[in-house]
Amino acid sequence: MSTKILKALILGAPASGKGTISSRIVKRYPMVHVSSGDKLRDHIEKQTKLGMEVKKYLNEGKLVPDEVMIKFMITELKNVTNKSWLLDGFPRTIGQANALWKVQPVDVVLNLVVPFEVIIDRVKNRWVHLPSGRVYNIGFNTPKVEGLDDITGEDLVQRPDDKPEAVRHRLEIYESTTRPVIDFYKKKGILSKFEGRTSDEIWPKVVNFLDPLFENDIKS
Ligand code: G5P
Ligand code: MG
Repeated sequence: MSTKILKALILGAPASGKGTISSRIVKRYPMVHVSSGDKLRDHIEKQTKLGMEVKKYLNEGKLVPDEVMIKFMITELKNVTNKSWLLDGFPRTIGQANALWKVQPVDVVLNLVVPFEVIIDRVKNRWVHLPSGRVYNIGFNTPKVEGLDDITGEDLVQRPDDKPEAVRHRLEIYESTTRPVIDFYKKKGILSKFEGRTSDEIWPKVVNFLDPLFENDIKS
C-alpha cells in the first residue's frame, strides 16, 4: 500500500507526449489517469449533451470555456476515491488552476518540455482509438494493423484538431494561456521539468522522479 495518495498533474504543449507518458505511468504506478481531452472526445463520440456543446471548440483547437471545464473535471475527480490520480490536460488556464487548488491542492506537477518543431512533425502521424484514448504514431508506435486498434480491432481516426491550422492555434493558446499555469505551480514550488525530443528520452527522467514517491508500490 502507498503511504499516501498522490495527486499529480502532467503539463505540456499539445502533442508533447502527455498521453504517452501517462499511459506508461499508470502501468508502473498505482494511479488513475484522468485526461480531460480523452473524456471530452468520448462525450463527442457518444453525442451526449456535453459532447454537442464542446465539439466546435475541440475541432477548431480552441479552449472549452472555464465554467464548463471546471464543473466537468471537478465532478470527474470526485469519482476517483482513495486512489492516486494523474490529471492530464486540466488545468489549462489560471482560472482552472485556482478552482482546482481550492478543492484539491495537488502534490506534484510534471512539466514536459518538447521543442515545437518536433511537435508539429509528430501530429501529422497521430492516430487515435476514440473509446479508449489509445494513441499511435506511425513510425513510433505503429498499430499492428494499419488503421485498427491493437486491442479491440476497432477503427482508428485522426483528430480534427490535428489539422495544421488547428495545431498552430493550439500551440498559440498554449503559449498565451497555459504558460501562466506553469508559473502558478512554479511559485508553489511543486513543478518539475522533464525535457527531451522523444518520449523515450523523457521517460527515464520521470521514473527517477516518481520511483522514490512510490517506493514498494511499483508494478513494473
Ligand atoms: P487534449 O486532448 O488535452 P492536447 O492538445 O493538450 O490535447 P494532446 O494532443 O492530447 O494534447 P499529448 O497527450 O501531449 O497531446 O501527446 P500524445 O497524444 O501522447 O502524443 C502526441 C503524438 O505523438 C501521438 O501520436 C504519440 O503516439 C506521438 N508520440 C509521443 N511520443 C513520441 C516520440 O517520442 N516520437 C514520436 N515520433 N511520436 C511520439 O485537448 C484537446 C482539446 O480539448 C479541449 C480543448 O479544445 C483542447 O484543444 N480541452 C480543454 N479546453 C479547456 N480547458 C481544458 N482543461 C481542456 N482540456 C481539453
Ligand atoms: Mg493527450
